[in-house]
Amino acid sequence: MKKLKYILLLAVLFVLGACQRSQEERNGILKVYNWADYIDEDVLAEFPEWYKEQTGEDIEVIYQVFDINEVMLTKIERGHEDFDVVCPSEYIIERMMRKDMLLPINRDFGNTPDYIPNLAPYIQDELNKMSQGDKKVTDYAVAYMWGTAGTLYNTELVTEEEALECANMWDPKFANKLLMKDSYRDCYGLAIIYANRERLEKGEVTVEQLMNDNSHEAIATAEEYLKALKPNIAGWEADFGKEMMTKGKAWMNFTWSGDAVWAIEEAAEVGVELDYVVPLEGSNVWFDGWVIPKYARNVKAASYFINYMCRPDIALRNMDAIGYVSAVATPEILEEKIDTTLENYSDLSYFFGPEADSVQVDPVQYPDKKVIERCAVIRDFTNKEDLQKVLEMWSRVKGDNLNAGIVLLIFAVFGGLFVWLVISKVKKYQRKIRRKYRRRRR
Ligand code: SPD
Repeated sequence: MKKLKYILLLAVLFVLGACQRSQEERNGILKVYNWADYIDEDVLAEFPEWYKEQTGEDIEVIYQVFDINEVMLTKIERGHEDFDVVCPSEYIIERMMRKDMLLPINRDFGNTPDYIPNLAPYIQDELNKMSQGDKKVTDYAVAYMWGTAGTLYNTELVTEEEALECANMWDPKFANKLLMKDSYRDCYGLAIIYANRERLEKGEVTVEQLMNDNSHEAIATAEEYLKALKPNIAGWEADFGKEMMTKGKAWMNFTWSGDAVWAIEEAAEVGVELDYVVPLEGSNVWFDGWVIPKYARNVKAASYFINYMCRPDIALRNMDAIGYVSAVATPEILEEKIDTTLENYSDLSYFFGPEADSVQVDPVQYPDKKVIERCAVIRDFTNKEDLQKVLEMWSRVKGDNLNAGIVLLIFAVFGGLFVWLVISKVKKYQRKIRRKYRRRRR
């Protein structure tokens, strides 16, 4: 008996030792899960050196990318993958908060400055509207990039007036010339806004109410309008929109402002002029932010990484590399972004503060206050069944699901083949038996 106890104790000590060793090894690793093409590679590569300077500790970054919020969420929610820091959009941050899937950011940075207060109060306020009870979003999420959803268009083939009215996306003259972002919430919002444009104009309903309405009636309306749009759709793109627009294969692309900035620059290099506008009827203003999922195993390094991303010089390098706009709103960023060759002046006081009420800054990157006023933030659909109905509708619209007719056809073809095979086998067997009898009679 004593011997058994001794063996058990040794086994427990061995397991504990192994766990400690593996946690120690894990402390030297930071697993980051971010959108594709969403960071300056040098900024990422320099993080270990900065981390070592700040903490004296070594860190190795394991970096993975995704293209769709829901893909990322499934890996964490169902797969319990141990990413330390991930970058969902606002409505997914809201869902992760609601489902208690996040850990608070540890802002105990020792002698390292806390750069998180560099974020625009406008964005902090918008994020905090999604707080759950006494849990403030900004304790769990740090905004990274933000922008609008709108129409990127080829100025030779589409006029600004046409691009400005989302009604034109449904015009048959754009058959097979429209690319749509493969993002169900953006497309849902667009369809529902367009369907209710008259009520919107009369002030009977707001963009925010429409985009976040997942009643059965709203889902049916969105389905009807998205299906009606299909003859015009050349593709649902996650990242190939920029290329198709640059090559002139598509004329309009309902996309995110940062992708538009990138495409406009690329296209200009080959002599194609693209521009981007936010529909007059309204659209969404979105925010992606860093969060630490509850299965994370290196909260310290994750928090330092998030802090590093809020350094103004790092924010600028990321912006320059990817075309998107950082949530950091310090004077040096504004100074860097002012371009006196631009004709238009924008009111960016909502983002940079009162002195920025008339500044020459790229309006695709930083939307004017008036544009922001016709946009709203996407909120999470909280009811699981209703969310499922929206996703099923999205699948039907995109044609991801096989429809009943095709399933029946497949069954009919394989069923027919099977019956034919059985009949020919039976006939072959009958012939064999008959031959056998004939031989015996002889
Ligand atoms: N290639 C990176 C794209 C990331 C953009 N996120 C936008 C989310 C809008 N809901």
